Amino acid sequence: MSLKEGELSNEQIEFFHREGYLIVENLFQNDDLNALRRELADGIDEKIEQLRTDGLLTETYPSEPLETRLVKIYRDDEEIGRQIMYHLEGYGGGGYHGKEMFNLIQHPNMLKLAESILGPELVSSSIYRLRTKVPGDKMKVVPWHQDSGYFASHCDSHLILTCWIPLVDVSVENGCLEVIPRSHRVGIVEHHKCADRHGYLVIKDENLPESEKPIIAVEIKAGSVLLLTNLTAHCSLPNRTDEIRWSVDLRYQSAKTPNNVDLWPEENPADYEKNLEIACSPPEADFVVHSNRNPEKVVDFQGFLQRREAFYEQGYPKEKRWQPENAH
Ligand SMILES: O=C(O)CCC(=O)C(=O)O
Repeated sequence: MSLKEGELSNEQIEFFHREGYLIVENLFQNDDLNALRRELADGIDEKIEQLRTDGLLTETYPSEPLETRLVKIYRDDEEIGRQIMYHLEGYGGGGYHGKEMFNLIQHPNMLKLAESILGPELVSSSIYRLRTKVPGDKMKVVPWHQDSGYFASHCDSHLILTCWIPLVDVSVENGCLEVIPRSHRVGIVEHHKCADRHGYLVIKDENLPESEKPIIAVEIKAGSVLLLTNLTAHCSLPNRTDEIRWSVDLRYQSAKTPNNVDLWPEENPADYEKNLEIACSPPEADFVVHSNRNPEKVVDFQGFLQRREAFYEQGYPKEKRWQPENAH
């Protein structure tokens, strides 16, 4: 299914609600994504330069493209490769906050698409991720989960839209996502926190939602977007190629869904800390990205950075939903 300027047809919206996912082809032109690709390449360059100056890196592969430069460095020294990756992603993947990431979150096609499903009062959250899926890196193989497993339980009944955007073409070989169609209809299922899965939440095989539809491996081109509900079970496959599978996943919700857009942590820290139901992920800043009712609330890049910084510094607690388990 393809579309112009992000607006979904009724048929696409109906498919999304029925199946729990939707593939939207050609939402972005190559140029739309190139700005972010360039920014990532610059971020890699910056860290490499620092490591070289500190005498920790000699071979820097300056003429290698975004898909392979970091792979070569990992092969020479995995620890140094990880340092460069964490410089971009932040630990846990949610640290990237470059201008081009913000521009993608606010891209008119992206907002139009989110609006088709959630209406015009749109909130986005800092639970967006940059994924640098380096070949062979087991930490980058994400086990079966529903995104709601990571959110507070009082948001299970709300729709939070995940928009998964590959920056390169994705296939089974380079670690695309797998999705269980219609799994969102079952509601939240039990997750575990497994030490041997790098802190990811896991749905054990016996708890995977049953579906009359077979699992789908979502092989799509850069420029396309995969939409998921927060209850759609999905995972990602290992990257068995020689190139990095770059992607980002963004999250949007209606302003009616619990959020912290009107709160500043330093103004009411104690109240905020006591109330884990304030937002769907209280430790992370939500921000308004589109509003017909209160357009003045829409953040610009500086506002986005300020909100992220304020929440990050406060370090709020999070609901502990699932039992830890060592063996899986
Ligand atoms: O990109 C990946 O490998 C996993 C993405 C994912 O699980 C998500 O966006 O929730």
